[in-house]
Amino acid sequence: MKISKKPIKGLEHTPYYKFNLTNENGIEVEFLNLGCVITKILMPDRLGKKENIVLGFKDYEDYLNNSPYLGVVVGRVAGRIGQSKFSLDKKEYIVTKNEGNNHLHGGKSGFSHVCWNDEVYEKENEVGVVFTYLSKDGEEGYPGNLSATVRYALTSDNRFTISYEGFSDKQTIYSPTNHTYFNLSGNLKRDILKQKLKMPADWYLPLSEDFLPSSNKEAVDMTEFDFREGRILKDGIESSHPQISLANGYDHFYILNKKIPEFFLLDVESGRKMSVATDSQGLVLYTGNHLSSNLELDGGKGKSYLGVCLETQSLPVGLDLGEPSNAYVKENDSYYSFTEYRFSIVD
Ligand code: FUC
Repeated sequence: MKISKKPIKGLEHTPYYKFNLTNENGIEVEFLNLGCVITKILMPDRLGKKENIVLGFKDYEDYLNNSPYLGVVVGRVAGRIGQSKFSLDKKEYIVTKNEGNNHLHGGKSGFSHVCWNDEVYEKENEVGVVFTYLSKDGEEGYPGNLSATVRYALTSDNRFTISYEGFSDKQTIYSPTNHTYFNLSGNLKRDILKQKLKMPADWYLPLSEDFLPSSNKEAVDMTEFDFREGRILKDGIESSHPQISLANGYDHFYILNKKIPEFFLLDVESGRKMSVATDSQGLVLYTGNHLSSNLELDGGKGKSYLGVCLETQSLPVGLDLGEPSNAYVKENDSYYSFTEYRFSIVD
């Protein structure tokens, strides 16, 4: 196992660094201390060809202004907060409006466009980096000094784990995620339409016109939202389901079932499989519906459906969904969640 920390080409005069974690099976994960952005994940295909399975910019400078949130850690709260308002014990808080009247992905800078402190570590079968960031009381409108920790770890048995922690000195809300766009074809050879997702979720939340999740959860049964038995993404994306037409693809919150038997993304042609394990209450499935051709990516230009995000997170705040969101953090209390990806090859 190997780990390296180096200055970034084109960003040498900044506090930003590039980290590479490598194991003996040809898995390599590259990321920055700018927004903890994951810039590359290299993995071999069935024939041993090592290629990149995530979307990243060709030039590292483009991460400074990364509007599609490629690879970043999103926080404090992932997704949208309607009218940029939420309440805690009847007290209302206003957070930054950065998408019309709504708050998206933690605000203007959030976690995704700031510099994190780093500490690299090496163990026998694991290498990783612990990133920390102090989000001050009132930052982007959120209450409480929040000490956030994000740990990226690669193991010798091909697991890449992201764990999120947070400790707040006031009651607050916290629900970070990682916004990596996966494309298992390798080096963006194909779009994600034929990639298969198997995901244990009985319910999803329909969207309003301005993409806010609603509390009227809908059963996935008999719809293109049902991934419980596995389904290629094209099925839904090319369907005439009104919710899919509204978002131009999937951009929906799924409530994950309590028991998670099998959860994976698979590209049959290359044989690449990525299994997911998480303790998150749900995730937003986003199929890169609005990726623009102005994006100069490593491997080609951007286009719709070139990557798929599995944005694991807590239930949205302020909605009555029958169980409380884990995003609510009490005063002097902490938050923890993890998401793990395991890379393998199928015949
Ligand atoms: C996802 C979506 C949004 C947005 C953003 C870049 O998380 O939920 O609609 O386009 O990514």
